[in-house]
Amino acid sequence: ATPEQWRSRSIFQVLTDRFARSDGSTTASCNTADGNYCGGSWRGIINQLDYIQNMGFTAIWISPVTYQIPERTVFGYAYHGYWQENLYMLNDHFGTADDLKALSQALHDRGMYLMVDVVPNHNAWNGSADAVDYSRYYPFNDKKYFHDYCPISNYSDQTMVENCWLGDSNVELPDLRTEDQAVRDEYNNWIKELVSNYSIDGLRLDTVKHVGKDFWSSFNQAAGVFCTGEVLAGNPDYVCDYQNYLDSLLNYPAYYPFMGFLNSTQGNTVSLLRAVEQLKTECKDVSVLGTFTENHDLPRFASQTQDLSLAKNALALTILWDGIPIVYAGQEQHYSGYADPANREATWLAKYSRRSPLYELIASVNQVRNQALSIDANYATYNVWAIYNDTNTAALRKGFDGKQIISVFTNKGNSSASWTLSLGNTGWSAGTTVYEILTCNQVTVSGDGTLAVPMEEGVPRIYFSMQAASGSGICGSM
Ligand code: ABC
Ligand code: CA
Repeated sequence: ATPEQWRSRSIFQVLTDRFARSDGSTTASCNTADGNYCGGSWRGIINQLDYIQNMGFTAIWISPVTYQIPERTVFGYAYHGYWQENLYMLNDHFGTADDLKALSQALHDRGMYLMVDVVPNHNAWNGSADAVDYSRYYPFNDKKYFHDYCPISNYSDQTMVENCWLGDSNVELPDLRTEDQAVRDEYNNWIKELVSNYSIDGLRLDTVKHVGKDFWSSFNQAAGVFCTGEVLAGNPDYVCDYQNYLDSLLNYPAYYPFMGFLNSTQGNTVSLLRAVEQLKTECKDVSVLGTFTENHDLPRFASQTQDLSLAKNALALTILWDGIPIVYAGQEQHYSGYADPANREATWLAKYSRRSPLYELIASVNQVRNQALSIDANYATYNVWAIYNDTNTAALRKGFDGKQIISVFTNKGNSSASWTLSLGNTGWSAGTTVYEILTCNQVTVSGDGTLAVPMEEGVPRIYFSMQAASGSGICGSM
């Protein structure tokens, strides 16, 4: 699928090993500190697609599928899929080729897309750099395909970031000579074949800043499907430049301002509002960036604050921001693991509950976004702007007249006092009736054109006109 097709999607990220088991168990133990394979599989995902689709998601992102180093390392096994050994074999812990094809088919039967994580920067080795047995790798079965060993000791030295090795002396990540044509050809042939064998709709590219930019242009082209890349950095101009070489990026430059605003009641809206403006000017196309507030590398939101209202704001902001929302499995259950590996809890241990407050919130917010997109595809390219802000609260508009979503976010927290925000600039004229879609309360825009927004308990408010909601099922509208 193309970037234009992907930008109206909403993505649920799963670590394949941690989302669902083939046997459907919701009790199988999974102690994240052990670094073991916990038994998640492609068949398991197929059996839980209702859980994902009922939250309004229209795509999933799964872990890398390739064959991994089989040894147990000091960090455990390669259950996450980033320790590649053989490009042309699958990770049999996750299932067979037929299982992966069945997952792809099951998604397509539901009109959903499959995004696969891919790792074209390195392989892995359980041990030190001088002991690597290159003959174990395929197709890169010789030292000549790899950079000479050097550790990445300075992340502001771009040459070092590209040509030295990630990992450490426990688990080294031997770094491919991605500047060589022979290496590029292998990767390009491989990705073409992978995409076609499994009817993959899009790719998440790992470690993009560790490979030269022109590699990505040819890789993206060879893939022939939408690619979103991980450039782990906060600086918008550093990150956005990569969009001149590949379709899309994970929106790390928005992630840090989101946290600065919402991960405590002490934050403020300043960096958020700056990010809104900066990203629009620095990035080629914000409508296809991947928006997230959690992933498998970051501390879970709930490890930073237990305040459920803040978590609601963070999720609603993720889904209503410009670009493609991405929610990491477990976020809907308010999981609270801190950094890697604690942030990789098994989703099944929450019994796939559809009653959790964040599960319900995600379903409602995806629903209104999906409806906004279905009545006007240009919703995706209408950039958010702030129609109101003070230190702790910001109101955003996205969408053209009559079809806009107006959302109000605040970091005042669960125990804050009630107040009323009188909101102008909504784009709705006096007398328009709108839903607040999380409560299903109806409000009519007053004679002077303002909308009275009752703020309480620090929860976000999301407005959509009754007319735009018609036929969607939002708040029961037929
Ligand atoms: C293993 C163990 C861990 C142990 C670690 C040393 O080794 O499991 O317990 O602590 C995979 C596995 C990991 C594994 C690693 C290494 O491999 O998932 O469990 O850790 O063996 C991607 C993936 C990630 C994956 C890899 C490797 C890459 O999403 O899951 O890890 O295939 C760097 C890379 C980035 C990478 C990330 C984990 O590390 O660039 O691609 N993610 C700075 C640097 C970043 C750096 C980041 C974290 O620190 O600039 O390049 O990311 O180390 C902002 C700044 C940023 C700054 C951040 C922290 O702050 O603007 O520049 O990022 O404000
Ligand atoms: Ca590299």
